[in-house]
Amino acid sequence: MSETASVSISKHDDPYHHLHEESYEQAFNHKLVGWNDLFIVADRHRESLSGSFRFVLDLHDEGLRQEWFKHDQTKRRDWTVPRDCDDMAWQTVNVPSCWNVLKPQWFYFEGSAWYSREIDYTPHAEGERPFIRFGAANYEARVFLNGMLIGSHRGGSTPFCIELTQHIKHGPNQLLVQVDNRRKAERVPMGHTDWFNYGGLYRDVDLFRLPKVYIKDCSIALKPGSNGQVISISVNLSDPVDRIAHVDISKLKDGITVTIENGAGYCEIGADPQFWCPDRPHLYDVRVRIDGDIINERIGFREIIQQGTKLFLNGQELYLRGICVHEDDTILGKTSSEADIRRRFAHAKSLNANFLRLSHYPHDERAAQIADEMGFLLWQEIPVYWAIAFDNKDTLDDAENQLLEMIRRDHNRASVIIWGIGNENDDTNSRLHFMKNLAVNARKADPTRLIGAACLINRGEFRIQDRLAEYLDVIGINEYFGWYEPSFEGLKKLLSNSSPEKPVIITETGADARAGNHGPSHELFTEEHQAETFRQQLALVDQAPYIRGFCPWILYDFRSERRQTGIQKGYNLKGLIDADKDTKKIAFGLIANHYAMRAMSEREA
Ligand code: GCB
Repeated sequence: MSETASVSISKHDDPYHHLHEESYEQAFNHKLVGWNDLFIVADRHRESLSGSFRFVLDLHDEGLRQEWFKHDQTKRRDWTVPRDCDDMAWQTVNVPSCWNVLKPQWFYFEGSAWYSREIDYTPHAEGERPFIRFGAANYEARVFLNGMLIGSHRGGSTPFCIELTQHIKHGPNQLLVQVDNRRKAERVPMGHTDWFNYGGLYRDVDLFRLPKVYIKDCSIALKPGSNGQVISISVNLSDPVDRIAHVDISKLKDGITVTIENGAGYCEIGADPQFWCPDRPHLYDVRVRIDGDIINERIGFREIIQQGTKLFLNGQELYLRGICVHEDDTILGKTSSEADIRRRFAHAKSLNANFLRLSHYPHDERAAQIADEMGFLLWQEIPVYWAIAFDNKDTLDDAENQLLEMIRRDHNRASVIIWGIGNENDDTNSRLHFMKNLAVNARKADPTRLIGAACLINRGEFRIQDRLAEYLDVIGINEYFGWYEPSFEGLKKLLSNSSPEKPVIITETGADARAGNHGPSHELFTEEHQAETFRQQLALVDQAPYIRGFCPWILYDFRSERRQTGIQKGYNLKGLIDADKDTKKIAFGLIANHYAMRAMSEREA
C-alpha cells in the first residue's frame, strides 16, 4: 500500500510528480549505443551539424525530471501551463567546444547541460539511412529527436553513431542532447584524475547518409607472421546479406574480390608492399566497393612484433624515442583544432621523437590520421586510470566498450602500434581480472598490434613486477625518481633488480618546472632542476637493455585542479614546453639532443 494518503493519479496528470521522483534517471539508461554501432567513416561524405547550438546548464537534472525534450516549440505567450524550459531563450554556443572555457562562471561546472538545434532533413536517395555521429561527448550523452530518446552513450573520448532512419521526418526535426560530465565512482575514469574534467560536445557532430546496405567495417593490414608478404582484408556489411566486395590497392593490386556471406567476408592476398615506417610513411590508396556503397582509405602496411625484450618494426629493431601528450588547451580546453594537432607533431619532430603516447584517453581521430601521414608511432589508450571500480561488471562493460570503440575507429591507422589498456592501477585480484579481460578482448579484436599498460613497480623490492605483465606484449613503467622520489638510488636498484621477459617502455617520468623559473639544479620547479632530472634519468635508463622506449611526461604543461601551489596555479608543470605551446624549457633541448644522438647511433649500427 502506498505510504502517502493521496488519491491515485497518473504521474502524467500530476504536475508535482517530478518533485518526489528520485529514480528519474532509470528511464534514460537504455538505448545504449556502443562499438558495434560505429561504421567506418573513411572518406564518406559528411554534413556538418557542428556550429551554433542553443545551450543551457541543468544543475538539478530538471531536463530529465520534467522531460523537457517533450516540449513543443510553442511560444511562451501561448503556453497554457508554466514551463521551466524555453530552449528558444537559451544561450547560443558553438559546437565543438567545452563549456568550461566558454564563460568564467561555467569553468567548474560538473553536471548536465543541454544542447538544442534543428535538423532540416530531406532524403537525397530512396532508401537512404541517415545517421548522426558524435566525435565525442564528455562523459555521458543522451540524444533525443522529436521528443524521443533515440540513443545514449557512455565514455568521454570515443565516437558514437545513432541511426535516424526510424526517427527523422522530412522537414524540421528537433535535436536535443543532454551531456553529463559528473565524475562518478563507477565510471572510466572515475572521480580522481590528474587532468581537467572538461564537459560538452567537444568534437564534431555530423550527419551521414548511408545506403540501404553499407560497408560497416573493413580492415586491411599485413597478416601477422607473414613476413610482410600477405595482406588480409576483412569486410563487414550492415546487414546479413551476400555480396561481392571489390578492393583495389592502387599501385599494388587491383581487382581483388572478397566474397561476402551473411554480411561478412575475408580474404588474404600475396603482395610485396612498400612498408610504412617513420622514415618513409608510405600510404596506399585503397578503394572498397560493394553494389551501392564505396569507401576510400589510406593504408600503411607495417608489421610490429615483440620478441623477448625486443620490439621489431618491419623486421628492424625498434627503440621508441617518445613523448606523452594530453589534449588540453588554455583557450579551447579539450577541443583540438587540426592546427593544434599538427603543432603537437611538429614539436615532436623537433624533439627528434618517433613515438607519442596519446594519454590518457583516445585523442581526436585526426591525430592518428596525421601520424600516418607524418610517420609517427602511437600508443593510444583508454582511461582505465588509477582507481577504477574493478569489481563492478558494469564498469568493465563500459571500459571494454571504450576499448572496442577506440579499436573500431583507428584499426586502419598504421601509426598506432600499441593499445594501452590502463594507467597506474594497483595490482589487486579484481584489477587483474578486469584488465586481463581487456587484454584478451583487445587482442581478439586486433591481432596486428601490441597490448600495453602503464604499470606501477613493486615498491617494496624495487623491481619491475606486475601480474598483468603476463597478458601484455609491452610493459610500461611510470616512475618519478628525481621528482616524487628525489633520490635516484631507487631507480638504480629497480634497474638492476629487474629482468623482465618483455620489452619495457618508460611510459612516464619527469619533473615540474615553471617556464622561465631559473635557479640551481637542486631547486624544485626550476627549468634547471627539470633538465637535471632528465639527464640523470637518461644516463641510468639507457644502460638497461630491456628498456625499449622512453616517454617523458609531458609535451606541454596542462590544466590540473590537483595542482594548487602558488607556482602551479592549477597546472601540471611537467611539460617540456609551457602551456602557451611555444616557450620551450631547457629540458626540451636536452631530450632533443639525446634523441638525435640515439637516432644517429642506430643508423650507424
Ligand atoms: C602519473 C600519471 C599522470 C600524472 C603524472 C604526474 O603518474 O599517470 O597522469 O599527470 O603522474 O604529473 O604526477
